[in-house]
Amino acid sequence: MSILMNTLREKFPPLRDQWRNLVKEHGDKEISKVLLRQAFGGMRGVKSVICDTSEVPPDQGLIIRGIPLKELTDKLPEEIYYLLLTGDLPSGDALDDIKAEFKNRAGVPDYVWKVLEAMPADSHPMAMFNTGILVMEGESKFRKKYEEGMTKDEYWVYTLEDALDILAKLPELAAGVYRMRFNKGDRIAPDPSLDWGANYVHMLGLGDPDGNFTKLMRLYLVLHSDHEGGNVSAFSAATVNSALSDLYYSLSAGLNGLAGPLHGLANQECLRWVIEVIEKFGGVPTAEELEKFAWDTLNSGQVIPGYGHAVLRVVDPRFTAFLGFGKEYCSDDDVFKTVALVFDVVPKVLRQIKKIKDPWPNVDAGSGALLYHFGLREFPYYTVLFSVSRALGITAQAVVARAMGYPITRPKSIPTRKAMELAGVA
Ligand code: CMX
Repeated sequence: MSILMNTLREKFPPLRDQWRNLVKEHGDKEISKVLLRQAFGGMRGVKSVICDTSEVPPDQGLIIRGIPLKELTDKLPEEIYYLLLTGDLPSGDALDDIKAEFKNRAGVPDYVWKVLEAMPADSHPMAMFNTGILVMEGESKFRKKYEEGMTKDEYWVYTLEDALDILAKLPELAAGVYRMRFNKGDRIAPDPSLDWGANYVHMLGLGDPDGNFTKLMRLYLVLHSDHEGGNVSAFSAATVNSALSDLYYSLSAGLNGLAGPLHGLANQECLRWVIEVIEKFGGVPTAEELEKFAWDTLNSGQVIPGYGHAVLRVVDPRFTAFLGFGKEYCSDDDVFKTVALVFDVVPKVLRQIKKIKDPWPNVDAGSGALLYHFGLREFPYYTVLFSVSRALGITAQAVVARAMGYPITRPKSIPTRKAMELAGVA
């Protein structure tokens, strides 16, 4: 039995009692109300989801288990996973243990590659990646145990089993999709001596002579790992998982949401926009040229990708971390210089548009430039990287939800006619 499993066996039962008592004694306490504009407006700001792995205060950005993101940027993704699940950073032994779990459970089954090879050659890498996860559903230990009649108390144990099995395979699956989809040659076998992020870089096969791409990858996998429970990917995955669909079903469902241009796909769109700028001006533009280009984008009815957020009202600390990395490792790169200039210019432009609530960069505004610098230049692939990282948060949230014994998600919908009646206009 792993240190992680033992730790969770101790931690979960009192937490489950805690929420049950809370609801028993204070269940009628109002924590949010729903306005008509919120019901029609994507439920923005309605507090109706419980998520303990992380929170995103609009004026601070991501906090994982009480620790602000800026204090976690030197951690390994494996440490973050332990933190997401348990609420504590791992000891040395616990970290070794989780690294060993990822190593021992690695190995994407051959049938996955056969399915992916049968897909159209121009399939989107996200469609391939999510298909790869779904096609492994037959491996689910949760589903097998459920069919055998496991008790509710065991749901989280086999959700965790599935989570570790899946996470151990994701870098190999993601790297295999990259090499297959972009004709990079044969797949590269995992190196069991490497950590999760370093192994991913190794299997992408782009080379990393000075080790800086590996540093970026570890940072990338930490920064995108979780963003509370209400975003499209987390909420979709949690909803599907609440039906006791196992993690192969629910993770791929969530990541299908991440593939949307208003969510995770914004990072591919963002770099495309920056490259367009550089091509148009033959290099890094002046601030005036960039300002005009931004207005042209907005006036043609398009969004400026990488800017704005449904919750945040400050510069995303994940963007700040990427900007810091770029300043240290590629400050002379034209793409990075343009990204830094966009940060100077675009918020001033967006602030002039009243309806835009957040003029600041989100995580997607900076990541692509750094990947591009290290030779990962296939934009449609970027959301796959985001997915490998976000799988940490989505699976951790599912393990916690099953341990707490939360019921199936089922909010109530009403027709527009009813909304009009409630507003007294029908
Ligand atoms: N460029 C142009 N218009 C923008 C904008 C931007 N960067 N950000 C917001 N707006 C517009 C919205 O489209 C909306 O317009 P309509 O009322 O005409 O539909 C209006 O401003 C109000 O939007 P908001 O309340 O400020 O923001 P939302 O909560 O509705 O949307 C988001 C948030 C992220 C979808 C939006 O800011 C956006 O489209 N940004 C660009 C895409 C992007 O970077 N997405 C990645 C977000 C991070 C992630 O989830 O992964």
